[in-house]
Amino acid sequence: MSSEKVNYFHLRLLCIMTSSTNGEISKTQQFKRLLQSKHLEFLMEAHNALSARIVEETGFSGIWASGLSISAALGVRDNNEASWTQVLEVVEFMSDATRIPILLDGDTGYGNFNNMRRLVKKLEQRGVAAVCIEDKLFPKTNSFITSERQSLATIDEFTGKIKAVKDAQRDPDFCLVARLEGFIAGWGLDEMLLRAEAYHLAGADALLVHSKKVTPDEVLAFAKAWANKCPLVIAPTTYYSTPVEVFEQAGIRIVIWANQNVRSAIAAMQETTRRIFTERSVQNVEDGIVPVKEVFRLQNAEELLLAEERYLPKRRASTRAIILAASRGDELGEVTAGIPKAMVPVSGTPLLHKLVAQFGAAGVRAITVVRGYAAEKVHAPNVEFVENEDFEGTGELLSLHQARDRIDGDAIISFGDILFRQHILNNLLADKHDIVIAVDAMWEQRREREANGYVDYITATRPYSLRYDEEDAFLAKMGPDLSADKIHGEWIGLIKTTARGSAAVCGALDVLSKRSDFRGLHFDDLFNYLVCRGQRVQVLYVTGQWLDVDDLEDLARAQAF
Ligand code: SPV
Ligand code: MG
Repeated sequence: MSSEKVNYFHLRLLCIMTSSTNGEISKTQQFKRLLQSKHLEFLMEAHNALSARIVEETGFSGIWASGLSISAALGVRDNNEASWTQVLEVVEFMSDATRIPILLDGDTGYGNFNNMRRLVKKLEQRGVAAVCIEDKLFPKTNSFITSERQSLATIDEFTGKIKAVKDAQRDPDFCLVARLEGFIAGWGLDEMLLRAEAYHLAGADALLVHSKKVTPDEVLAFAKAWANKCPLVIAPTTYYSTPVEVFEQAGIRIVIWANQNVRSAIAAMQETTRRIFTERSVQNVEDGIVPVKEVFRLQNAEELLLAEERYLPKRRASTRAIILAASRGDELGEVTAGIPKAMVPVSGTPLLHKLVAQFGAAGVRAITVVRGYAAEKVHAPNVEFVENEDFEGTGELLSLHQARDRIDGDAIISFGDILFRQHILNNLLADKHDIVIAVDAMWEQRREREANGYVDYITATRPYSLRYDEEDAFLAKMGPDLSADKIHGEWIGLIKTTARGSAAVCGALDVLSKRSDFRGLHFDDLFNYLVCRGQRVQVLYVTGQWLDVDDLEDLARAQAF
């Protein structure tokens, strides 16, 4: 990516990130300002994060987290059937998805003053600006269901709860709205005013006067008598046809549209579902519903894409891995009767799958596997296969030759029977030289157990060193028979090439493949040829942190790797 593009992406990311956190003014302060507003303010109902986000982006200054709507969306009744922590979870999602304040419909506080204190603590932690509690008894019943049979809390009990909230809150701007259910329960204006006075004195920041009448008479009469002693809030669910100017003139501060979102969602879902069911097709509904990309937009999928650009390892679209997995691994005996070594499970996962996952984690997703022995048993997700039918008793170059046309551009060539720590691969990929091989400087520790195998020892222009400013090390010679005093390490079976390096490897393969002994050639023949022709092969020293699986002892070690 060009640096301009990088800057653009980072800028966009910053914009998106900051727009999803609070601005200068906290949510509690925002809500307090609504209560102090000179104009009539509106809260709109939401019942989950999606509807909350829609409320916010439409322009509302606050959200009513409705008990009725949340319980309906959860498929239960508005009778405290959902536990308070379940409601808390919903409102936390809503809070995370938005920057405007949320007033939670806290019903009766889910218990007594003590439960109420704990609720406030949790709401503050989750960024909920305010809570509304009503003067009824737990478990509550929705105000529009058999309301005349609903009992009110005593004034003492309810004022105790209000005081407990005010004492418990840590943020001085957290607000409590005390909801008067007197009209709902059949009481008159006098009882309402008596209670309102007590709740106000106990510390309520605002009063919600509820009514189930189809006209606003009750709330208007209350507002007149109350004479603005503290802000009033209403929820005109039943007297919805009253123009809002009437409320404005009566001095009401906040109108809550309490449940219209859940009701419209129900209507839309019923209609869509009915049509799809009867028409046995989605064709006719498609134009009337939002496209999937609108869902992604509301989920802020764009932010994740930009974050991935920033935080995920760069996808190496141009790098291909070639994994040589043709040999059986005779020394594994019964274990490889029917499956090649690369498919032997290590801690339950075939070696090849582990390799594919490691390449994937480093951003290398284009992978070619050369398979031979029991080819039909060799599988792995999202890789391509090339076949080497001549795997029996042949050297590795024959296998590599089958994938010759895949050694093109940036490449990684790997044995199929090795395990290594991710940093080895990452360091190889980061190296800019044209041909780089990973070499284990701790070769002596492995020497005894490899007494019988074909080991690619190397001599380099310098041995491994701990100095960070050491000059580059290059391969001088590779072979299984180097004398111990000449050995600087053991090649672990990983090569990285650039486009130029790949061309050099292919050129060498082309020449060597014409030799009559080509079937028996190994990688040391390739490397020695390259070095003789003046090709520099960079040695990247590692110190252990890898293993190959040649025999049963190796396999046991691999299980513990
Ligand atoms: C709610 O939305 O849950 C309310 C308001 O309490 S109402 O349903 O209108 O009573
Ligand atoms: Mg409610």
